[in-house]
Amino acid sequence: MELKAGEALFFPPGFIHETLNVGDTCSSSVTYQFTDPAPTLYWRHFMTRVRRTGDLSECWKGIERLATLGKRLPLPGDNAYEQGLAHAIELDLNNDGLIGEEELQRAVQGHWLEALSFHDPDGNMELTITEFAKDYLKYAAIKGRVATERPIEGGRSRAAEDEDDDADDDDLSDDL
Ligand SMILES: [Ca+2]
Ligand SMILES: [Ca+2]
Repeated sequence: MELKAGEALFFPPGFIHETLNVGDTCSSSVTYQFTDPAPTLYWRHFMTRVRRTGDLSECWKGIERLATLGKRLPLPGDNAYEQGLAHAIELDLNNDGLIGEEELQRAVQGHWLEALSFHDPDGNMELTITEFAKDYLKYAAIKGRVATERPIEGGRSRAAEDEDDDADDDDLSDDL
């Protein structure tokens, strides 16, 4: 895509890009990043790529806060589903099987809507304790898998190459 003077281009989050000045004079490039609204669906659907992209490393802490609702992640091999379910039950103070707005507020303060969006694969604006436990397990598995990888020549990991054969693995809502 070739931009002309006065034009701007909007990149979605994590969009790897390169620019080239094709004019006869110097040019300037100005980047402005938006923090709100958080791209929760993008993070959810492309989690393994997000976790492998160093340019997005400053987002990882915030993503983990949403993904775990403040729960410390277990070590790889621990029983993450049961730990996630136990955490969800702790958060579900009124025992209705849902982690509601006020309960999310307690877990992630002002980011409750982002947390709900992140964890609500069926889009019904309700977060059940099992929805969270499944996501917690999958996030823990992705983080554990990425942590074991080593970059190969060209900066891509072997797991990233494997991923090309099964790109849907990214989505937290898919089965592992
Ligand atoms: Ca509840
Ligand atoms: Ca739901």
